[in-house]
Amino acid sequence: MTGIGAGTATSAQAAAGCRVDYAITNQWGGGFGANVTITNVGDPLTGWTVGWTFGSGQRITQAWNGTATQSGSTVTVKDAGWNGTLRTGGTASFGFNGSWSGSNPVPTQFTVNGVACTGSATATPTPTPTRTPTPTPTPTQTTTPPPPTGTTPVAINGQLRVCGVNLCNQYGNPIQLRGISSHGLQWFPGCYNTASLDTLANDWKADVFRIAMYVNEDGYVTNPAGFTSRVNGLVDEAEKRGMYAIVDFHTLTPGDPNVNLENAKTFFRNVATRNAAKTNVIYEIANEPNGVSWEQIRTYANQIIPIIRAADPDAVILVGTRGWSSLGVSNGSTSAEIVANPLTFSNIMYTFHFYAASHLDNYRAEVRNAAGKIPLFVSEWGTTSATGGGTVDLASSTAWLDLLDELKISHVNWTYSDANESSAAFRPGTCAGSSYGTSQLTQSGQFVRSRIMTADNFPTR
Ligand code: IDC
Repeated sequence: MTGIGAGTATSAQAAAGCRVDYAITNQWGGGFGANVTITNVGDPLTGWTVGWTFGSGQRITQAWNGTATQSGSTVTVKDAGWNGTLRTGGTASFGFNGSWSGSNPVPTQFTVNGVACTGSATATPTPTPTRTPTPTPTPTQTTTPPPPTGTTPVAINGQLRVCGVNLCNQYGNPIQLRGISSHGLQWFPGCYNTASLDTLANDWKADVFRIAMYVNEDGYVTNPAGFTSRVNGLVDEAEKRGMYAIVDFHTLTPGDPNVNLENAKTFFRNVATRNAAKTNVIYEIANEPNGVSWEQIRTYANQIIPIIRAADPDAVILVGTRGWSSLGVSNGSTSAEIVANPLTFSNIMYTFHFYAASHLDNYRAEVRNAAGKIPLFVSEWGTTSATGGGTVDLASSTAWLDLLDELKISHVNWTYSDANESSAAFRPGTCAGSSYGTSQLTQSGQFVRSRIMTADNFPTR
């Protein structure tokens, strides 16, 4: 019988759900082969289209048992007709050959008929459901890069990427970066010069230098072109010395990053375009969101990350979390709000900040809990209270760094400056002189240097 009411009735309550297994079957210089299997864990389907995003250097050249279309890095593969019907629990497979260049992560996020594949069914399909993060180590579809040509952190590790919950180097091995942040560029312009940065790279043996560009507080908004150029100059200085550079859009007050959305778009479009070819840049899109929900931070991130990706597709991006980047803890929440509603981009990490004299065992417990679920990066921490002053708490600082070392979480101290506050590494007046030696260090500086300068573990095979 035909006519209205006959045929396939699509219930609004139909369960949608899928799992996609993507396996590289073969790989050679410039080419690779893959097999993809879809498992339907929702209601029966009468046709399927799988979607995912490739790395910038990957293209499908030939597909079988499905029809492939690629637009930019967006790939869709439609069923071949005969394999389009999938009962609940049923599977369908297709294969393809592709070309590749550069370093490309294996895709881990897929959609089937527009629904994100989480491996479980949802009762009411929505166009963009959230995904449960599956922090399994990501195999990499690259040939092994050649051995390092130098001994600096960047020469050894090359272009970084997020693999599961870890930060990985160009060889696909989890690593930890240890380093320190500038103070506000607007207040301490004299602290970042040839002598101080040489000391940081050669004596402290820092892996990473964070460039704290305040946005308000007399920062970026007072001179966008000037601050952009200052940040770019410091990215170059870090690169020359083989250090990673974190470009920190240091929002603080107001705490809602959406207030600075247009400034952030302009700033990141400029820095990501200018620095796209470099391997040493990490972008931090909002220092410390406060007085906003995770959902509002997500809204901001969903607009800024694509701008960075369009210009610099392979860079790692750091995203601030609720309650001054406390994973929500300072607002009475936890990382569960992120785990339940993560960003859907790959190659991102969530930031956690702590001040050792203020943030104690309950914060450490939450970091340990979150570390197995989402990629974390400690882009700012202090030995002192959260004011940046007060007592230097070395016992708590030691407990924190021991934990981060154990979990291989990267950490960046506040601050490489001579600010008149106990969190600063140098005594007041240091930056007016030309020596950044150990006699200029504060109590905090001595401790932080001693924890940064020890040998790194950067596996190359
Ligand atoms: C502090 C500086 C201080 C400055 C103040 C401006 O140490 O000299 O007067 O900012 O508001 C953060 C922020 C960071 C703070 C730091 C210490 O990211 O900007 O720097 N802190 O209060 N989060 C927690 C602590």
